[in-house]
Amino acid sequence: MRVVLATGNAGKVREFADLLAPAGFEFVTQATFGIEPPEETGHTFLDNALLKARYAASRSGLPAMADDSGLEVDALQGAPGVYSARYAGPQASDADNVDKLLKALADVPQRARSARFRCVIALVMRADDPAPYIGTGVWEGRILSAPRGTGGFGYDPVFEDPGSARSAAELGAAEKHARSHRGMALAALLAEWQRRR
Ligand code: ITT
Repeated sequence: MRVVLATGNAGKVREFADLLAPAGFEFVTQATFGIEPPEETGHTFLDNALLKARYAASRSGLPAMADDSGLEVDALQGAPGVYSARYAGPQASDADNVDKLLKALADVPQRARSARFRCVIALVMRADDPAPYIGTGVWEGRILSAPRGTGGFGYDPVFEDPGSARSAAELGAAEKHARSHRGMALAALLAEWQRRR
């Protein structure tokens, strides 16, 4: 099936290319249609994933899939959460966000640096689809005191995977997919897809 991937994040596009190929989904990015990411006005990952998917479907006339994700840090009462992409400001780069996070946690000891990535993926067949396919995923870990590794994107260099004691940026792509919030969310969505077909 051909779907529009409703994201402007190049890191997500790379991961979806790996994750969707074996499932038989062919995707085109929303940029191909000249679609700009809409303003994310939702208060939950689910609200924003649906908002992005519906917007791309309305502009393209095709089924659309969107991912809303973020990092929840316990010592920061769940921040940056749904605001992860804009944590250091509206135009923040990944490096700006990581820098702000490390500064916010400067006095927090190792044992209190627990955190998790959350991801919600929504697939709509059309803009007003009343029964979207939804998958959710969580990846538990810990925030490191300094960045490590060069892979991945976003907060990966400071997110430690407890199973391997490596940062998410030190994992290979396939290793990350096997553990990640995005890998889990997409597997759940595809399972629902299979059930309902
Ligand atoms: P789109 O909305 O266009 O998809 P975005 O970057 O704004 O792109 P989100 O609103 O979902 O995406 O924000 C998610 C942020 O959370 C993202 O910018 C990353 O900083 C972070 N994030 C999500 N998944 C991540 C991952 O697998 N590794 C590292 N950081 C991640």
